[in-house]
Amino acid sequence: MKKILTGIKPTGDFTLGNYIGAIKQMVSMQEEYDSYLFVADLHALTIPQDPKELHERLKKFIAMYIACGIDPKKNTIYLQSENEYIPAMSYLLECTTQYGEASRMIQFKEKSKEHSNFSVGLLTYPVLMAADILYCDADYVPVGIDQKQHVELARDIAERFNHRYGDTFVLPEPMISKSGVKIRDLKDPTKKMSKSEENPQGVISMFDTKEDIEKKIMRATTDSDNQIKYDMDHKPGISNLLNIASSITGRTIEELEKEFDGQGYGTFKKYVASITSEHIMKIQEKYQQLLNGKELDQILDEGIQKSRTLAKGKYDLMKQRMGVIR
Ligand code: AQP
Repeated sequence: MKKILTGIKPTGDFTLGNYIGAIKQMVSMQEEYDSYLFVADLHALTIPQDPKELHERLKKFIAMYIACGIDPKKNTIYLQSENEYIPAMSYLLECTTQYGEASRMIQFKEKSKEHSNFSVGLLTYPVLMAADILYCDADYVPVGIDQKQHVELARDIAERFNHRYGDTFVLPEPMISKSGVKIRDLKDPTKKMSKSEENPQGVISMFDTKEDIEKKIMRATTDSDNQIKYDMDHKPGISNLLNIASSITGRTIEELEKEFDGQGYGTFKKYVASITSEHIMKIQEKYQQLLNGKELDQILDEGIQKSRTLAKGKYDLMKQRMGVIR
């Protein structure tokens, strides 16, 4: 069975974008692949976080993964920071990565511009991501197009390591799903819906109340021609709502365009608001049960045990290959 791996950074509340773009995809693939899913808490630290808020998010994310349909029997689920071999591997990989490669990463260039005093961790982020991927010999990494470059770097680092020290790693490939859509910010649909966005009106959190979800969708920015037509370049607001409705209901964009033809934005927004809020409310019900139960700790204990065993094996092999062993 081929392996796939995904992690989500707990830099803010888990969003509808994370659900549609990452978790829903993992759910649809969990029968076919040996799946690894983690909370990327070490990655979150590359940008300053409030420790209390970050801590509180960790279990919430795990409970949300499962409430969204991730089956703990078919996935290895864990917190990245509980596997100490991953950052240890990352250091060894840093010594196989060129400074130029890391500093050329688009995310590093963009995020380092946003923060005047950015951390070294922001530069080494893709190397830690390479360790996340390479320790368990993941074959595929389902990512949005923005993360493709990082998976390619992981592959380059693995290839260089294998060439220099002998076969050690499986070469991973990014898996860009054709159906995986990018959910846009509701207030500014030219940009991605992001956890760390400052204006909460554009972002649907999976923890939002029914009323908030409906309000945000009803107030989403749209153009003024009142036609329900998919055209991401000229009508990003309405196209984004079509993407959301299509992902949630499984109906095609064409079907939705047809059904709402001539009905105007108000009616369509009401429909999207109602299906989205109902869908999220069902997920929240399951989420609450999980958060109040004892199951989560057991899932995390089992996940981290498997993850650490694999990572220790890979770390020891790397050290042996590199000559840093007694
Ligand atoms: N808006 C989105 N639409 C579709 N997919 C999305 N993903 C994130 N936002 C959307 C997918 O979720 C996975 C995990 O992403 P992440 O949280 O680790 O990093 P990110 O993509 O940088 O997410 P954010 O919310 O934008 O975080 P911040 O604000 O901290 O930078 C990935 O598969 C991603 O494609």
